[in-house]
Amino acid sequence: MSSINLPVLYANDSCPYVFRARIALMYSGIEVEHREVDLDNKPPSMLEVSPKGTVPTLMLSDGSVIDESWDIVRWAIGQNDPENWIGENNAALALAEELVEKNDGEFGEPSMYYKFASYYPDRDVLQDRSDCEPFLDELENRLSKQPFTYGSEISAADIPIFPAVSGFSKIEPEWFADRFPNLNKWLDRMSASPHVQCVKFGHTPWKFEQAN
Ligand SMILES: N[C@@H](CCC(=O)N[C@@H](CS)C(=O)NCC(=O)O)C(=O)O
Repeated sequence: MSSINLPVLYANDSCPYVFRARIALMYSGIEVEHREVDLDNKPPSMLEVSPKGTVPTLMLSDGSVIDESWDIVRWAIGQNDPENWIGENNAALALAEELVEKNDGEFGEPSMYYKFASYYPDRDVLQDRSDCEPFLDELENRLSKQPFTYGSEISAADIPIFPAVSGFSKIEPEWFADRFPNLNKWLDRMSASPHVQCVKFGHTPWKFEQAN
């Protein structure tokens, strides 16, 4: 199949930021050419368009480049938003902005140390886990009142936080389910949703030498 006019997505199956972007691209019906990147051997064509060298990087057919996952989500939803994920007067989008900032900021760093604790034997893993809890408590509180972060339906506010929170929950699943019962139920609802189910993994690395 020729993919000559499709946007190109430089991606990696294990990256939560890529997962975030791919949920939105699928939702908006935007087909892409998926190029699975080995992060230890990045393709020169990706570094040329985005020297910071992170995935996801989306190169559009007109040559423009979006190299931040949340920007890809916003762009995709801006193209096509069939279930009104942005919400009334963009309210779900505004909540999403707030949650992304916390997810990628105050939660992002300690959750990375917690997840990869074996690489950081000198760190206090319980302290790292505990530094993640204020963000998760905020979500737990929201989800004790409604099934999704913005309200009764899935929205733009659920998508960007799902991959990292899901990854976190799998480190100590029993502790997590006990500590954050409503958030845990939300993870089950999200995982079962067609918007998440349709994102497939298991890509083989893109062979850029041949393809270039
Ligand atoms: N703020 C970026 C973060 C993306 C990011 O950090 N991706 C990681 C993989 S999960 C990456 O590409 N790291 C570069 C590397 O490992 O060299 C976004 O939201 O797109």
